[in-house]
Amino acid sequence: QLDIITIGDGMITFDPIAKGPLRFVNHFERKIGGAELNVMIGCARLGMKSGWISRLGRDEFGRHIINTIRGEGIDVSEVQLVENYATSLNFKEIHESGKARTFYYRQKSPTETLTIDQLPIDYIQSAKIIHLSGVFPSIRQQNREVLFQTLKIAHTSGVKVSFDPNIRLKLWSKEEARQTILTYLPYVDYLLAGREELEIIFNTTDMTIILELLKKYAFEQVILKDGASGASYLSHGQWVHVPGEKVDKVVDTVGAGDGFSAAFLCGILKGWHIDKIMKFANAVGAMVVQVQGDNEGLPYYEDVEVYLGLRENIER
Ligand code: KDG
Repeated sequence: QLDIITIGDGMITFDPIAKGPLRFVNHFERKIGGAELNVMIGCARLGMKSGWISRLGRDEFGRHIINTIRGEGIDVSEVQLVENYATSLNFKEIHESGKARTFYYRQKSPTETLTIDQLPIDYIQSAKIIHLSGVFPSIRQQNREVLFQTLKIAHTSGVKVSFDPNIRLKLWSKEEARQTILTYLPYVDYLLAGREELEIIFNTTDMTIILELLKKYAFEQVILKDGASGASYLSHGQWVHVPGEKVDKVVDTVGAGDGFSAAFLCGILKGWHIDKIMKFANAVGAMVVQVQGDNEGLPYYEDVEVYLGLRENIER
């Protein structure tokens, strides 16, 4: 039985060798990315049995991604390489501050071929947790229904649903994101969102109203990811803030939220107390921003223990 699975697009991430505006960058490193996929890589490295449902182009980049993911120990039995589709691309622009911009080339996504009738129902039903995000439904209209069906299958089968809105305004409007995500929330057990995302979903910047609206749902945990300052969890209608780990040098912030989610879900599967989960997840987020790349900084379980001072670090 798999601990955790996801559905999502995977892409080649072209990481710039130089900082600054992309029009002046001549060299890139070919890496891989994709929000949901990053979470699965994080989960696998933390020791969870993970699986990824996806479609990639039957091209060199698709082969590179599936081989890499298999190498991470992720189950790829529900990943297909499809003809006549190009694997999605993402060019990153990175500034001195570590902030990044993204340029997607994914208009005709191979995930178009993952239709409702292609959903692997038994596979979904056999997982302990399914982690979903707002990226997959934002790529194309039909993916919204595919995700909605997935949520219903998981919910009715007792599979826990984790959801990160991951709102990418390059891919859909605030209005589209709001309408879609509001239909998903009744099926979600663990909601892991950023402050701005909650504002978009509930169409207000007033946190008191957001807290009231959150009460309408049956979430087991609601997490507010707050970047460098840490994260909060909801307890009896109030946020409990857990400060983030101090980072000396931020190299690349992309993927930090995915790392946080992977670590959070690891803690959930281990049955830890929420305070321990938050500390662990903040540590993973902090580790990810210190390494260039969307998922290269995702640590192995022992690395987090060393980072938190729970295990001796033997360098040589
Ligand atoms: O969360 C990081 C991801 O967003 C990145 O790896 C790729 O932008 C991306 C996407 O759309 O998944």
